[in-house]
Amino acid sequence: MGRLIAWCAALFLTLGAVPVAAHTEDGYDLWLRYRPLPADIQTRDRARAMAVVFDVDRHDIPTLKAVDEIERALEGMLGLAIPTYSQAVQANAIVLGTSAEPRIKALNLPLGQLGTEGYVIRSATIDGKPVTVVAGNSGVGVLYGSFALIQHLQRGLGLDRLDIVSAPKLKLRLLNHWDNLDRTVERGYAGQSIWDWWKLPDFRDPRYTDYARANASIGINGTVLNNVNAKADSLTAPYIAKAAALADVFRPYGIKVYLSARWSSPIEIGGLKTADPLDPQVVAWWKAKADEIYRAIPDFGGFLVKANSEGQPGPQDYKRNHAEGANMLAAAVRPHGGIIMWRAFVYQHENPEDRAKQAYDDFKPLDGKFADNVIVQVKNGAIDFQPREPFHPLFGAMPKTQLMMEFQITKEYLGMATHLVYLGPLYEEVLQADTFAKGKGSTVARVIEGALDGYKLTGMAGVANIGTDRDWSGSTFNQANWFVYGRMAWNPEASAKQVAGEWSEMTFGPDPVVTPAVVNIMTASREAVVNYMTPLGLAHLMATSHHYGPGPWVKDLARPEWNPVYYHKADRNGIGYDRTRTGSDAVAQYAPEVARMFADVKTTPDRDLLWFHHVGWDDRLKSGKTLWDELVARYTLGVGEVADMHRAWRTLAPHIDRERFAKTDAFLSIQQKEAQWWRDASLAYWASVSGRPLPAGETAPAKTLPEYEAISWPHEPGR
Ligand code: GCV
Repeated sequence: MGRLIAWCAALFLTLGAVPVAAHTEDGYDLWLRYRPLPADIQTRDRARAMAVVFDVDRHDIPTLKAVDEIERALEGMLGLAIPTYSQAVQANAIVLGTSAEPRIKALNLPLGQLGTEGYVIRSATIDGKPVTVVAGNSGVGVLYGSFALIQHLQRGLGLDRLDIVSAPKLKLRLLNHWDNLDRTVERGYAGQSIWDWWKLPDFRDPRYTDYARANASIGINGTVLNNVNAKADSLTAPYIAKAAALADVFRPYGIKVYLSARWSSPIEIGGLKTADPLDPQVVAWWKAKADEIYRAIPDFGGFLVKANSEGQPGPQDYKRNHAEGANMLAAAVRPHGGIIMWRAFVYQHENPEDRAKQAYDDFKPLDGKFADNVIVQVKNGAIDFQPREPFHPLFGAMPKTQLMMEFQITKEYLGMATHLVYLGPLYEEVLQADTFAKGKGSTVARVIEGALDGYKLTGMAGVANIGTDRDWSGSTFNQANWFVYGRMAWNPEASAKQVAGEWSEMTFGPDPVVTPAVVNIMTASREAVVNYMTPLGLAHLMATSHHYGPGPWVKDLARPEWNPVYYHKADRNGIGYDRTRTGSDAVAQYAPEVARMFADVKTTPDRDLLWFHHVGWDDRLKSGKTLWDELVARYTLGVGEVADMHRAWRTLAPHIDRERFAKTDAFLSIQQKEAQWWRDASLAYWASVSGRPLPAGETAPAKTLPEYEAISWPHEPGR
């Protein structure tokens, strides 16, 4: 008996420890945490979630996944083992179904305009009983709607009087993994690649399912598995079988698999002597390869191609253009319904032209030449995922060519894993930029939605920040970048601030103290990083190759555009790249309204100033300060903004579970130290070039310029 009491006491103590254990979270659950809601909310919501009802006889797999997810969520958040009924409608049940089901049809929901992926969530009455209906035109629509319903509950919004109608504005909502076959990840800062190619296809890591759940919960419907700097091996039979195993895991969640294709594969694995797109043997090889892939993966999405860029092979090696290359591949996948995503990220070091102009120069003349199952994938800016770039001039400039957006989610130029930088404002700024392609209001968002030019294919790609780290993305706040990417791919008009709030509520719980503080930190973070790294339109000042830390002094690398001095052009008189008529005239690549604004130093917003103009150190800016004084002030401001973010985070200590609190706290300490390093090293260099002293009141850099120049990171991640 004594032993029994001791055992019960031990059990009690263990269970008593549960709330504490529940507070030590490692981030694996992302925003799908489903932790118990506050007691009053639980009581309210339980009354509205008495059962989950669906038509099991339809064997619709995504709907079954939706049922699983709702059950998991309700059990976690409301503490109920919810009964599932296949058919009979219970009062206060959650009813899932497609428009093909009579009881859904009878409700006359506005499903007509929502396509295969949209959904309706509505408080309704079926057989005289009050219910919550989640309906779509397909099982995937039901799945998306179910995640939306769960998110509503997670955010404490309840199940009363619901009337939510949503459909994606873009067709392709893809992640691009820059994952290599040896599990390294190019520009990956969250561990190894989650694809365990060695053990595939036989071992399907359960993590693949959680990856699919997370993506489906934010509407992502495709994934490119391998690096755009591709190896031909990924198109060999063993790797096709491995990709097919992943496709099997993802299919129930509405996610298709795509592969990056290496242009020279016909030579490397096909034994041909050429990869010329007009060579009949090459054409036949790709056709046979496509047929082989579709036999293994009937719903294979298609290929992503990086060609004639940064040393990758491509059709220009055979004096063919990008359209000839893309269209040949497009013909190979067309019979199967596949597509080609052809990247416009091209520049050549032999080309003396401004790097920012080269993609436009290559692609603009090809407008109208691409097949209709090709979509050209354009990075958000003309250089390369900088903390801030003006929108890419190709948006709005190719009305007869389908264009999709490429954003980077991983933070290559933004402090890798440790700096807290919420990318929502960056995405929003680009998407809301007005191209003036068809008059005022021709935003980049509307271009990629096809609203201006009636594209058949539309899309967005995000370079993934996912790896084997327990928290998937290297930090809690990096998860928010995956999340907001999904939200903006679904709706390019979404508000970054609103999404930050949703993410916070789902990640830390609907806590009225936490949410506004977290949202403030997140929305301030992007401007902070711009200020301490590349203020006033500066760009590409990062250290060589890994792009971590400052390197504005670098000037002796083989290719001109590898050197930061190429981008800032600082000298004794001033700083900035003249892209007006007196310089490279890159402004002329924009519509006249935009070109006029950027061509005049007075109408160029400060944030883009040195991107477009070479400005004298003593010239006055809109603030009334000289450029030199303003530049110094911005760097100092950036450091202060990180300190503010850190202080704000520390006030949340009593509200956030220990592990996630401590990790973010430590990362913010790193960021504070490194923001200071960025400021001090940059100012030491700019002062040496400009010959100006720091304005009164500004603290001198802690080290000398040679000391900053000597800092190196030989074993950095992400290469
Ligand atoms: C995959 C930048 C990155 C490269 C990347 C390239 C691209 O240059 O530094 O790592 O290569 O962009 O987008 O193709």
